[in-house]
Amino acid sequence: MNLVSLPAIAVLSDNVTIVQKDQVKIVRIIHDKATAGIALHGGHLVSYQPTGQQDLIWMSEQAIFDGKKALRGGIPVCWPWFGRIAAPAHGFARTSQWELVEHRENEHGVIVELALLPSKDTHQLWPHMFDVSLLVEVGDELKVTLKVINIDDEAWTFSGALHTYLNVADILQTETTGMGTQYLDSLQDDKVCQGGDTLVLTDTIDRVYTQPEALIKIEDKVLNRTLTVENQGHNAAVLWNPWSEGAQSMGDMQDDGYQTMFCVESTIHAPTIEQGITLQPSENYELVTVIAAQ
Ligand code: TA6
Repeated sequence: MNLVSLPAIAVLSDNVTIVQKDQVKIVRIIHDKATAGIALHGGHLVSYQPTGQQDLIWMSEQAIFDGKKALRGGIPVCWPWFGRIAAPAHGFARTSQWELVEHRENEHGVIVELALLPSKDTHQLWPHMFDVSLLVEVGDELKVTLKVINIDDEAWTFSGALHTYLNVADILQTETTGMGTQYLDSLQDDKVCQGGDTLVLTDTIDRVYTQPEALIKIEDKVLNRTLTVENQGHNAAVLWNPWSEGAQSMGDMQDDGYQTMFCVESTIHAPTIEQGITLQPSENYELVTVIAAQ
């Protein structure tokens, strides 16, 4: 996403400004190492472009910045659940307003911290008290950490994902490795399936890989680069591409959008809302994704 052309509405430091796209404020980072943007709507990273590279992150040309709908593309924060095990789909974090807590910078890059606070609205959807923050570290690589603390006086359980949309030149000319071989196929009622070590996409996929390796690699043969995704705190890597029919069915994705995106998600997958990671009062948990290009 081109952030440079958006006018600044506030200057926070040499490297950090606030810009606005329609109804959404975006923390924009312009640093020698990389440019990046994180929308306060959703705590949603919309761009990460190391200097001299094309963006590593895909954003839909038809994403809706109305401050209500989840943005199509970027890194949606799915929390406190993943998928359609409750409503709204993928939880409320991606459609909530986050607050900018802190920003720091040095010659290696910029760190931005956002917070999601419990409110009457979140309580109606999920009756628990939480302290959730998102740490976005922008430099030679991108590190996103979702930190979750239980500040309630009772235990609660959550799932979720950092639902990264990677940017590729041509999905037909990518080769993915490191996702493991065992997966639940969301297109076949979560049937347990066994795949190969290497994945070349030719059709829609929506898979929960349950034994991913430490590093997932997406070789982009057109851009001549390999994107790497290293996750922590996850129990699965979800891989998704809606393909042509799926893209056409989404009002906020251009019809050919599927050709240049590939979701590789750091996921805490749970089959029901009662399952996932349980935190006792004052316990915390981190879900991380680190994305880079080689
Ligand atoms: O992570 C894959 C997935 O859960 C798919 O099933 C697909 O629907 C996608 O996320 C997008 O969901 P959304 O609610 O953003 O349309």
